[in-house]
Amino acid sequence: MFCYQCQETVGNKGCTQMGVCGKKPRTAALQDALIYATKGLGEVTTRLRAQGAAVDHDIDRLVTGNLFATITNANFDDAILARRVRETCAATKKLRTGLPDAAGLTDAALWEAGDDEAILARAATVGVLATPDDDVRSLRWLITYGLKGMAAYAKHADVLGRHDKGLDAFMQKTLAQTLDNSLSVPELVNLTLETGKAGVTAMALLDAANTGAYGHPEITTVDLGVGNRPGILISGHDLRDLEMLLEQTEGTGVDVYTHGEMLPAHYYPAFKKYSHFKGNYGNAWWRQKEEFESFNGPVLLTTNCLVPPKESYKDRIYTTDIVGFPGCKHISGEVGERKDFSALIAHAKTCPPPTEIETGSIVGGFAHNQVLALADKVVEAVKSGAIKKFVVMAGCDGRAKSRSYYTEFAEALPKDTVILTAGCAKYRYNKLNLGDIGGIPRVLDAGQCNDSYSLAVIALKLKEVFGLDDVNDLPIVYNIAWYEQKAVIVLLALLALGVKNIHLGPTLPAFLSPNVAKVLVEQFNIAGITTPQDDLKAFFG
Ligand code: FSO
Ligand code: SF4
Repeated sequence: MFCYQCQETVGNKGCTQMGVCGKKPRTAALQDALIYATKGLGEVTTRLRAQGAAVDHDIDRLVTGNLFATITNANFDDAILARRVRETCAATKKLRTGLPDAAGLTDAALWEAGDDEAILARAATVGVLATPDDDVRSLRWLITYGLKGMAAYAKHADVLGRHDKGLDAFMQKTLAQTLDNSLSVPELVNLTLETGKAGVTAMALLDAANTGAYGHPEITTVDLGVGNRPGILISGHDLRDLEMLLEQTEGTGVDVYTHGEMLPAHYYPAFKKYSHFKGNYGNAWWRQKEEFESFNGPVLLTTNCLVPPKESYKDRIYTTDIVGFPGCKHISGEVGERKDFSALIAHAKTCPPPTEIETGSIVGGFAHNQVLALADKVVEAVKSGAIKKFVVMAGCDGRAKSRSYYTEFAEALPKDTVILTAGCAKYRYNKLNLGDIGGIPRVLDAGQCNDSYSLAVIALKLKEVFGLDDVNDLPIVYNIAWYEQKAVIVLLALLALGVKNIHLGPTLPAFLSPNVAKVLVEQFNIAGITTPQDDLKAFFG
């Protein structure tokens, strides 16, 4: 196997024996094959569109589902991955009949999968290392990883009835282009930036979907303690799944708690009517081994990040949608269908209530609408000098010890700075009690990683209010943490919006070749991180 798609890859080079995430070589190979087959499908759909044919929404869903299923910590189930490969090749074959001829199609578009062994044999020749040139390989996979993140966001919008045909066409065309040997390095750089632009579209689409369905996030206090009734813990990012779970648990005597990236669900007005929607339990994804254990009740994983479960609580893990793990129960349901969570509810009733691991509360809900409602206060604080700088610390959390940097950095920030955050990175500092500036909390949580879009909207609005020509003239610095591929699309989207001087850590991606990293440094002044003290000096003088 060779996988280097996430921040925790071995030695910041690549996982070759077994993933740090727990992914086994066979699973990695099936994911390689799935991406390859999906690129082939993209090639055929792109040709069909070019000749004026319409492509079914089901095909778009197959593509986004495939990409999402290969994101870090999403699907570890070989049977599901192999089935998806076969379905994808079958769909490609069927669509090929709509083309006048197959001339010039790549092997990916002509591949017919076969049994598991045939899929694995093909996988061995189509992974990351199949591209010999360092820079071409780097750009092809940077783009592919960005598309995986974009697919996740498109999928979340789709379940709420928002779908952008142009975005799906872009994803499929771009996937196909990562197989195109005629593209030069500058053309691939350009395609990377185009991917970032489409990323902005995807994030705006999801923002409209979420706020359209559930209202605009608003300032909310979220309880960190537990009640005395049994509970269901919901993790991942899918708000529609949460909605269905809340509806079905109402009046059953079972409470619902959020974990990890589901925390910001509490900020949406639509979910506040459920008195059994208790609070948030625990921290970021990587602490689930202890926290799922002590939760005592069933856990629903709606998306990544799933850590291979311990036997002691594996029977309490339920997956849905693109998440999968062999031996864990899976709740089925296509887009638009009502999922049946009765098994979880019955299971919860047999479990003791969660064990309390902390008490108190945190405050969040500072997505763009809420922050703009406070704009006068914020602008006044900036003008008076009460707020000197905003520090965007969005992104992901992870296991690496070096991530204590973010806690230390947040603690050591000058008291006249405000942190703007989104994503699970926040767990490194959202319980530090950093205080407020004239009533404005010093940690403003906009939501999930996809809500990083909110931070961009806020920045663009502030630029307008202050009458600036360039978003980089604002008193905002960017110190972003990344882990998996959704963070890649967030980064590319920020670059597309013209944001420069982003610091990215705890390490730069292994999939950036020295030359590609150089392009990002020269064009966007991207940098890594050093120590909290040195970086504070660099940021604040
Ligand atoms: Fe975190 Fe995992 Fe949201 Fe990621 S839970 S790490 S970027 O999946 O998606 O921030
Ligand atoms: Fe390694 Fe990350 Fe790939 Fe898992 S997803 S195999 S940890 S690079």
